[in-house]
Amino acid sequence: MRIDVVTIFPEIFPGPLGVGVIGRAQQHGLLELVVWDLRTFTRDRHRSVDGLPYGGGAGMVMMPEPFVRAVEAIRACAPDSAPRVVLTSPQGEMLTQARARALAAAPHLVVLCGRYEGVDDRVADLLGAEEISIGDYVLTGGELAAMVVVEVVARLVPGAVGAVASVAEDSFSAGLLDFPQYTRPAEFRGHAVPQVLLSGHHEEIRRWRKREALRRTLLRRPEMIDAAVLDEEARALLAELRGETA
Ligand code: 4HQ
Repeated sequence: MRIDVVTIFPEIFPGPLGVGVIGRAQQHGLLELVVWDLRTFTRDRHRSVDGLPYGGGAGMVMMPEPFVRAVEAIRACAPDSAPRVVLTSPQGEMLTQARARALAAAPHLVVLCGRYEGVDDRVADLLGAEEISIGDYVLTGGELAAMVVVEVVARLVPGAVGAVASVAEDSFSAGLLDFPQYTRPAEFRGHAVPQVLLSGHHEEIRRWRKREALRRTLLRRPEMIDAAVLDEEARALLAELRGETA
């Protein structure tokens, strides 16, 4: 998979994308991350990327031409890949694991990073860009959001994460939060690891984990329970848990 990022701050990349699973995916040739300086695609002496908002108001708006020329240059570099173009924005559709899976199915993505009050709206129209938000809060720029998009998409590229099971078993793949995890020591500052996990009874452990994943999801993210597809065992465990709290 290839991902191009367009930004006025190319020096902040690869940052966290250069280490760990995502760094290794690049070393192994599974992921190619290409970062472009938006100012390369300006044509005035001052390399301007922003202008005053039409209609007035505070702050500056990013001009359309540098972004459009950047994507044209990227398309010219990879003429057969028809990249999907993503614009990180609080006005976008929320990034979810399902949306990340859909993006990971594309062989080529371009992620555009806005700054200031945002990007001239014609950029999304002209480039057929999908606006994506990483959450309901306000960042200073789109770069951190772009890094989040790259991170969640890149770890879904086949081979990027060593153990296939650890992707399949992630929270959200199952539609539930993860069960609690513990490691050594068995007792720490008076807090013991749940006895069942030390018992070696694989079937009991499996059921306990399923119950605790359901318990956490019910308490912390009840709306996820409503959306989850639960098997008969999960429905029975859930009924028990609801009885406990009732
Ligand atoms: N911004 N999810 C404003 C975000 C954001 C978000 C990025 C701030 C774009 C212009 N992006 N700039 N939340 O807050 O994606």
